[in-house]
Amino acid sequence: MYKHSYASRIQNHTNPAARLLLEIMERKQSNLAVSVDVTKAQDFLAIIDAVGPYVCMIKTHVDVIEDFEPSLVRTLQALSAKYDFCIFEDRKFADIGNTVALQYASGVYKIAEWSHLTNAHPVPGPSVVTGLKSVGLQRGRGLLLLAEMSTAGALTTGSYTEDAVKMARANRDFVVGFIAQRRMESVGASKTDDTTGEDFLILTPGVGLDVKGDGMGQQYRTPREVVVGAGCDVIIVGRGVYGTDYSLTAKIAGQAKRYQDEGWKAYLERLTA
Ligand code: UP6
Repeated sequence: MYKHSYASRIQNHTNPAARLLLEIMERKQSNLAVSVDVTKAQDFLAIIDAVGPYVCMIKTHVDVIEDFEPSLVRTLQALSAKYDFCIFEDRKFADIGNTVALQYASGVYKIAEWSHLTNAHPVPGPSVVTGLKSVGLQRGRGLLLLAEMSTAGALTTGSYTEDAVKMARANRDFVVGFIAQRRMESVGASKTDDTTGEDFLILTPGVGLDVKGDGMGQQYRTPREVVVGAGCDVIIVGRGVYGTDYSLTAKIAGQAKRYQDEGWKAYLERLTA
């Protein structure tokens, strides 16, 4: 059982984005990230306004917003300050170093300017980290590697996952953790590797209390299964919080509170078990 508290782990991280996330989790007593996957800016902002008090993080897919304008990220940043949450653009970069650096810094979205954390698939090898790090490190940003996916039949298994952890170990200043389904500290470490004090943040999608899947390959586990059973740190919940009617903001806030309570209760159970 992984028993280190969020507060005690702040000192294990030099990366400002990782430290900020752990500080917020402790301050707000929340390990809930809400993934706001909607296509209209108005719905996007209404959901964030409803869930803001209950989350440590808002996860975005900014490229699905049809009426995106640069002012939207300014509003998002203002909400991040108002409600005290981190921003994580779930961009899943997966190209050569030079291209991902351009995609991260430039284009319409300029992700590095506003997103505390982003993520990358390890599939291109270490150069994907080198490229993103050349943009993000100086801005105090952090990277998560997709070591495992939540979908049925995902190819992120075995030596692929082990190599993802090795890539993270080689870049501890910038790679702060993983998108994964379980803890990763012991994965891929040979007997000669010194993993003392190693601390990766584990952010876990595929979390839901009411259904087991979505008919499109997504697989859900409960907050307790994820936090107590698998030792993960942050539960990422999308549709389980906001459903399909985004105008029901009181209901959405209620669901966010429910997931916050379940996630935190599970964390306390892990600490004291
Ligand atoms: N996500 C997963 N599984 C992964 C990686 N990322 O579901 O392995 C992302 C999806 C979506 C969110 O892109 O934004 O997490 C899950 O949403 P849901 O809770 O509505 O299924």
